[in-house]
Amino acid sequence: MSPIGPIGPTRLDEENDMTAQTDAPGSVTAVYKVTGMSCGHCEGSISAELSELPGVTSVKAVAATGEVTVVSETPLDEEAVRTAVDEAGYELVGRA
Ligand SMILES: [Cu+2]
Repeated sequence: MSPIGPIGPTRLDEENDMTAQTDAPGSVTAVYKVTGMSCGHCEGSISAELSELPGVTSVKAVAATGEVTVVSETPLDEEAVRTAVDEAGYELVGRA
């Protein structure tokens, strides 16, 4: 691949600054803290919403800890994650 041109350097910088861990090429794991989950139904609701985000390959929500682990092909925009969590009826606190 040729070097990235002048289009979107800011976005690339933001992605590089993220604390997401890269487990394998094309696989990024990020853990988020969410408030409001209390049972398996909550876990399912959040998993369903986040699974609809582009590039997301796996979601694991745990009500007991309030942590949601998201695996995606590329780093996710935290605002997109926030919106999805909000639509499920819960609140994103931030990165765990
Ligand atoms: Cu619930």
